[in-house]
Amino acid sequence: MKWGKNTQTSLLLAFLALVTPCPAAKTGKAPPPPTQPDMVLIPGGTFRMGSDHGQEFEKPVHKVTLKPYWIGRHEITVAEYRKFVEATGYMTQTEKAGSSKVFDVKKGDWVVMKGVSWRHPDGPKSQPAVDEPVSQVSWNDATAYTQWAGARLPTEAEWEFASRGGLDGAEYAWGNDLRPGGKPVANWWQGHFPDTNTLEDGYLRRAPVGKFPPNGYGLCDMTGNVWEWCSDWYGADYYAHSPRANPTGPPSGEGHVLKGGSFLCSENFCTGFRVSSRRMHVPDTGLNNMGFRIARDATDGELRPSKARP
Ligand SMILES: [Ca+2]
Repeated sequence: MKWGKNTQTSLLLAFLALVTPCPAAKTGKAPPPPTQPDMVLIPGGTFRMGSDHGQEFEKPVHKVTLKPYWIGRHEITVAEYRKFVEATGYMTQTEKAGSSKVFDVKKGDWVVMKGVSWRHPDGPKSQPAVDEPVSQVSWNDATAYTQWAGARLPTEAEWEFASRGGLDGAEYAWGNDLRPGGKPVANWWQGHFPDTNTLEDGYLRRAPVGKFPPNGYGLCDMTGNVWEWCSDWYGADYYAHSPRANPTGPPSGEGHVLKGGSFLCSENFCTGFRVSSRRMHVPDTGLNNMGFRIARDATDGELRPSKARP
């Protein structure tokens, strides 16, 4: 575990996060367009992306500079995705396929199930809560939503900058202690994956968005709950030659980047709750631990002080 010069800042932010309900943060908020969920203005700037003590594909740590942008305060929920489907008649790729993979928490393994979709993410008879993140949506299904909403997926760099919440080089979105105050502050797997889940965080699968403290930018569930699609193609060695300004990923790839980890990430297995963690998945299928949040460019008018800080 890394304890650097930011320890005091980390502890302060962690304390503030612990005492602040996630949905209450208002900093940088502007009225969203009718179809866009609540978004937060991220100021942009330069940060150190990646980690030198994680997986090989998290290396090297490299400086990235981003222009300001907006990002969703929380993951897109089942209710929000339903609005899109009802307005457009869109049918997801999983629905068309008729089946999808589900992580069976009793078997401790992935299984293919018929009748699974965003409407029934954990089995043909399962019913998701309307305020939990939508899952079983492919990258293409997520992108279709963003286009309807007048938005886009965040780039991998935008996602990581936002997740760091203003902290420099921290291991997690809230600092360097996985359990600040002795308890989990995000929806991940406590216990030995995949056979034992101690449920310290209170959730076996997805949690309604906003149940855990926000990060320094007021963003909810950047860690855990569901992995989140980014716009970039995945490149295992991309960090070695990534452009410094506003990187958008390799020109092609086998799958797209996912960030943030999920309710299945444990200390003994995937550790996807680390802010520099990254994985990939092919763009045409979903899983019951993958979702997304939206982003969009910030306009010049939104960056004027009177509008950016009402
Ligand atoms: Ca998440």
